[in-house]
Amino acid sequence: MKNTTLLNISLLFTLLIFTGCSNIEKKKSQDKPNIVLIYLDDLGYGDVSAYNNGTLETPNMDKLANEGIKFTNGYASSATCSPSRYALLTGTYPWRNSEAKIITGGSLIIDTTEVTIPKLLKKNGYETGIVGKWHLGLGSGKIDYNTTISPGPNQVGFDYSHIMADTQDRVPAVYIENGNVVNLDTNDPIEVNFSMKKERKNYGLPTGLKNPELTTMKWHHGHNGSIINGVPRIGFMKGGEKARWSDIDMADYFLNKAKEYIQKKKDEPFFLYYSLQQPHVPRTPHPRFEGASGMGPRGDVIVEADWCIGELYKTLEAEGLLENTLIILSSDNGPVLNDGYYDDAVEKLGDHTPAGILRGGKYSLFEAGTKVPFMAYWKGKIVPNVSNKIISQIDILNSLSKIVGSDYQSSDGKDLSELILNNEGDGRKELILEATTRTAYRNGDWTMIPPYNGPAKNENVNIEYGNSLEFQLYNLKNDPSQQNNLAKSQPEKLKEMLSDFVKIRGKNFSNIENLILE
Ligand code: NG6
Ligand code: CA
Repeated sequence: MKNTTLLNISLLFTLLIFTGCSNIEKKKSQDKPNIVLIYLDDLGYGDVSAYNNGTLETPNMDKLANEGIKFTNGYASSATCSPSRYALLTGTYPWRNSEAKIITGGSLIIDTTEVTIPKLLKKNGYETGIVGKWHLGLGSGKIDYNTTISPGPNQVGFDYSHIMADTQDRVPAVYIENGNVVNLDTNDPIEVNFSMKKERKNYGLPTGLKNPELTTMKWHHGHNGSIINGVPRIGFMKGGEKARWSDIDMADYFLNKAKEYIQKKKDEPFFLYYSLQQPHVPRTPHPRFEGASGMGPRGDVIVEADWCIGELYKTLEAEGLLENTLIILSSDNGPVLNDGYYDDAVEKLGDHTPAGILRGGKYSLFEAGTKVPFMAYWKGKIVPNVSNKIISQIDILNSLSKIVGSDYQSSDGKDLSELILNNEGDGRKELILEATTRTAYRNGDWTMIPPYNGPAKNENVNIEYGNSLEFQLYNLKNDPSQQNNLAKSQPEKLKEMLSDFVKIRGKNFSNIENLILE
């Protein structure tokens, strides 16, 4: 009798301890989910089939969108890469930082004292890593690729970094791990140069300009510097032969690094910024994806990127991490077809609409410049939803801060954690949009583009910039394709929008004196 009671008591204790433990475990996992930020390069609003059920199939991105929350009014901060990436990581509008422009071999544009997503998460107990495209500059001043390069990602919060410095179309065509060029041979030092001056045109490897016969991908505009793997690049490079990447293997290479990172860090809360290079130029699908889309290399690399995302998902699943991982996916700016190479992106497009029904594209102040696929997925936590609330990538830092229990909030960003996790709350009321240093304003259903000098169209890439000497005012609810300029017929609305825009944009806005309405 006594024995059975004792046994029962000890069983009860064991049970209590186990329940207690699993509660603690559960609490821990809810408090500190792993965070995977998947970021694509130049992927358009209409390039994901969950957004634009058309000719291109992206089942793995669709899964995240359809089984998570899919935002139909999600914005990148800028219509180009470096400014968007700066804003994403700092929660600060890119136009506040005069250095936040497209980088070509330039210095780090994040101040090492600035709060960033990885820094904030690190402070809250996370392991932090980046794999893929960086494009936020490296070092300060001239970069020496033959020594440990600093400052870079590891100085702004990443414990681990395995990156390409700028873009796939820029030299040096090498990977950099924690500041060190991978496979660097000290007997074959790397030298790089971006000057287009005459004396530099004979510098380093044969160039697209002088030796077009050596290229396997033809350049259309820009991109006539050093030829590496048959692809002429922006800039000139010497040396580093063993360190040069293989373009067709880049997707697999970064995917493997991302998978390894997850496998290594699975026992602690981790933040992984997986920054894919697709579908930015040069589009170099692995041969097993060649022809996969029927749309030429641009479509093929989107299929390839989608596959990579599926593989990453499978890794999280196999490690039992899905229920404890928040995945956010977006793109740094809108789509472009011909961004400097003849690669059939235009010719083989068929009926596909990379921007969906939106006007403009990369470099544009029109919607397609910055409105991008934007989704969040957390198995068992986020209920499948579609939200038309406005959300910007500058809100990710504040939202993650709240999710991990920190009280830090950047002043430009908003905490939209409730919207992301529970589809609750109003989202953003207003937002400044940027494109190559010009800015526009969205408030509710309305968007206003102030007058800008300059060409209406980027003729090279065949995309409208959004420049006009007239004010532009659009009601996106009735006119999502921005076809009817209401600036003249709705002067009161325009005045209100302008005044609200100026309140945020303030003195930083160089055109301010030209914006007086009669
Ligand atoms: C431009 C390049 C373009 C692309 C872009 C950066 C030329 C003519 N054009 O300067 O091809 O590399 O920079 O793209 O060189 S982004 O997505 O990284 O912002
Ligand atoms: Ca980009």
